[in-house]
Amino acid sequence: MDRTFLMVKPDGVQRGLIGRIISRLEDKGFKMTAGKLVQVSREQAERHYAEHVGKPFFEELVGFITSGPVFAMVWEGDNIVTLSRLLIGKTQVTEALPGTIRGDFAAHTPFNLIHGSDSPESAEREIANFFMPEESIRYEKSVATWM
Ligand code: RTP
Ligand code: MG
Repeated sequence: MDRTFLMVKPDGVQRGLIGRIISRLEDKGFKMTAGKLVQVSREQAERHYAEHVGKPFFEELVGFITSGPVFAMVWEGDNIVTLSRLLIGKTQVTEALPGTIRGDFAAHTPFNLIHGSDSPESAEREIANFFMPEESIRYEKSVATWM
């Protein structure tokens, strides 16, 4: 089973959108295997966004991600890295289509509500930055046959 790291960013937590964002992922048939509120440290943010070090928006991005709690999660599902990023929508709010999480709820970049890993390798690195292995729960969901 594929897995990914998804994180409701501080704007989503402050706006009370954790539940609705989780619902979209549940509606798709994905399975949450870990989840918690985290106050991200600067060091943890720099590890999470290591590929963006030196870019013009990096300082603003780190400041944003550390500005308040995030809701960090691990989710499982077939092709979940690709499919969850389709549900999330494009990075720039001017390109995020209606029907996606960002398209429906976000109006200003970089405040685009949710992070999703961009590859299975990124997912494993990001999960390890937020969770101990024993924090992920293995269980069956009865709808798995149909979804
Ligand atoms: P994320 O990593 O947060 O899931 O977002 P993403 O893959 O869609 O986009 P990425 O290129 O990885 O950028 C990470 C986050 O940086 C902020 N950003 N700001 N001002 C800008 O032009 C700009 N570009 C990116 C966004 O919060 C973006 O989600
Ligand atoms: Mg990214």
